Parts: sequence; structure tokens; C-alpha cells
Amino acid sequence: MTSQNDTLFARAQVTTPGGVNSPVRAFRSVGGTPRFITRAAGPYFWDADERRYIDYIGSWGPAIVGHAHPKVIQAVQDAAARGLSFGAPTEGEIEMAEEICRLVPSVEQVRLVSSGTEAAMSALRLARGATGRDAIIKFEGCYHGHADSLLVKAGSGLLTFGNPTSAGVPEDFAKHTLVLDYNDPQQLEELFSRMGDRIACVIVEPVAGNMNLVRATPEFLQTMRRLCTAHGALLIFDEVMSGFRVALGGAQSLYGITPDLTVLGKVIGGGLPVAAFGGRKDIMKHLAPLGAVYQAGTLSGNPVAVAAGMTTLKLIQEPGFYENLGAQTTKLANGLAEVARQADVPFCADAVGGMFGIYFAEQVPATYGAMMKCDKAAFNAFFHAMLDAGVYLAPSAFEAGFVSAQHDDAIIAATLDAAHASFGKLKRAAG
Ligand code: KE4
Repeated sequence: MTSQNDTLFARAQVTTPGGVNSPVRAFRSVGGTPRFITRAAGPYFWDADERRYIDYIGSWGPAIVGHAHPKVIQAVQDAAARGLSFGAPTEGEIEMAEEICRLVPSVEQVRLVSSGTEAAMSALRLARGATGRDAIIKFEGCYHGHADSLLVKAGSGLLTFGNPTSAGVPEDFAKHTLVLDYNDPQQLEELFSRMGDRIACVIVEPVAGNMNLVRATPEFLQTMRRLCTAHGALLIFDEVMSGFRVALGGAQSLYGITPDLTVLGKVIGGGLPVAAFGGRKDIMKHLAPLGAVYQAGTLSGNPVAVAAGMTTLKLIQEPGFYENLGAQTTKLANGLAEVARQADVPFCADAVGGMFGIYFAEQVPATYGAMMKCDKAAFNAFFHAMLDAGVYLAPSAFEAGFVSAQHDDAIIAATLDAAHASFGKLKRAAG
């Protein structure tokens, strides 16, 4: 019988490039047909064939309290009944700004936008406007959305300027972006000694999730904090993924490092389009309408989206929320590693708060280079075996996974049962 997913995928590709509105959804990294989701609840979602999956992407982070949480749905319905968008300020935006500033102390003022890309792009422009400098530093393997200056990979030599990773990005844009190796403090020292007075900012995922999960070393983050301060550059923590995911205060609270600007998204929208950038007041004052750095948005601070985000932010502050989320995520990671060990499959896993990484490698990668050596073919085979068993992992060996408050012991146990069968399949296929 033809799968409805196949039918929908064929139809989608007629009117939308690749049949998807975001590339990773197309399953091109793992192969096969993407699942078209019809509904979701708690830790589950269902595809067009009415097949149920335990969901470990959670919309790539936003669904931290579980899908379709009754309180979030009610807040959205109540807000929608009062109108969808006004293009004028609302009290809800003040409440969200106050909540973010309270929960993330490094953020003294914040501007709401509609996507992580928009937030990171705006933070970059603000850093350049506030410092009067053009050069920025990012790291191989980190993703900060698809603004031109950030779609850049390492240049040919270590300290040369970057090259575009995407068609359509002019060399003139890429040349202001320096790309260094993640978790290499020495490269930062060398670069700042050469041109520290030309650097507008360093932007980093303090817990990386876009090359799969890679923890920053404390020395790496401490070095960039010290060098930015010494050379008048701004330190931007891109916490779109790690914010409210690895801890209530984000990765900056785990490492005890205060960035100058923070980029947020995902969880603060609870599944609807809310993102934000914020930080020191003396930097934020450069933003229009106060200052000369322009930034704007028709749907910025949208009242319905803010209602979803604010309700989510309240739910994650319930007593024990992060203790439980961290415990369940660690239980999953350790359980997968144990099941793989029993099947004699080279595999390891890591977990930070409510996000996890799985690696077909002997040890947890600490760098982009090490990550690229993981066995992608083995991951892809495992991905499909788990999908067939009703467990939906991120459809790429280079993405992190996400647990929600609704992934209870029964869900973890069912996942490990599926993993036991899947690792067994891999072992038999390897012969
Ligand atoms: P959005 O524009 O997708 O809302 O956010 C961009 C972004 C910025 N910074 C970080 C650290 C991010 O992880 C992201 C987006 N993350 C991806 C997951 N790898 C979103 C999934 C997708 O692109 O479809």
C-alpha cells in the first residue's frame, strides 16, 4: 500500500523546492521519505499514515514541555480570540522582556524578533554598529541561522578570511568573517594578537548543537571572554538552542560566563515564532529608534506567539523541572550506550540538560574534526531502524536530540527496547 507520506512528498515537491520549508526536514542526509506530521501530543507525534512516533526533535527544541500542552494551547486560543497581530506594542511583550531579563541576568534589555536567524543577524549588526568594526569570529560547525555573514566556512589558511558556504553570498560579505576551530583557545589567542582591534565580536554556541552535541571546554569560553574584554570586542552567546534547554539560565549559567549579548529562540516561543537578542544596556541603546543600528519586524513580539512563549517560560520554572528533564535525558543517553555495548556496536552518547548527542564513535567528539570522523552510515542505518520501530531521531548524524518533560520512564524504556532491536539489526548487517 502506498504511504501517504510518499504521496504528500511527491505533491510537495511540485510547489516547494525539495518538498520542505527547511532543508533538514527532507531526510536527504539519512535517505528515505520524510514523515508528514498530522498531529502531536506530549512526547508523541503521528504521520500521514497514522503511525505514532516517540519524538526526539521536539520541533528542534521548542517543545520542551511536550507537544500541545493544555496550558499552552489554552493561552494561544485565548490570545488568538483577541486578535492575531496589531503592529503596535502590547503588555505581553513587556512581560516577556521582563521575564527574559530576570531569568538571564546578563540581559539588561532585549528586543523580540521572529526567528533565531533574525535574532543572530541583528545581534551581529548591533555588535558592528556599537564597535564600529567589521570583522567577526565564528567557529566551524556552529550554526547561527542563514544570514549572509554567518554562512561562511573556514578559509584556506588558518587565519585567512572565510569563504561562503552558500551560493548567493558575495565574497565581500564572507571576507569579514573569520572561522576558527571550536574548542581551540590557542587559535583565538593568535588571532586576537594579530588583529584584536579589528574584531567586532565573537559569536559562539556555548553548547554546540549544530554539528551534533559538542560541549565547549571552560578554557575555550574563558579565553574568548578574556580576549574580547581586553580588545574591546563583544562576546555573543548564541543560545537559540541551549537557552532554557541546558538549564533555566542557559549555558552561560552552567559555565559562569557573562556574554555581552545573548541570542535566544525556540523555547521562548513554545513552538510559535518568537526569538530575541539582548544584553548590556549600553550596547542595546545603539538600536533604533534610540540609536543608529536599524532593526525592525512586522510580527516582532506577536501577541499570540508571546502567549505561547510566556506560558512555556512559566511551566519550565515549576519546581524540579530541570532536575527531571536532565535525569530523563541522562537516563536515555546512558541507556543507549549500555544497549550498544551489549550489542558490541562502537557507540557513545552525551547529555547536557534536556539535549543529547549520539555518536557512532569510540568516544564523545570534542571538536568538529572528530565529529566528522563518526560513522555516518551506521547512524543512518540506526536512524531508519529506530524510525521503523516508532522512534523519531534527528534525521542527520550532525544534529542534537531533544527530550521533553513528557518523556517519562515508560517512554525511555520503550526507546531503549527499540534501540536494542536496532543495534541488533546493525550488528547482524555488519556480519
Ligand atoms: P531559526 O532561524 O531556525 O529559528 O534559528 C536559527 C538558529 C540559530 N542559532 C542556533 C544555535 C540554532 O540552532 C538555530 C536553528 N537550529 C536548527 C537546528 N539545527 C533549526 C532546524 C532547521 O534549520 O530546520
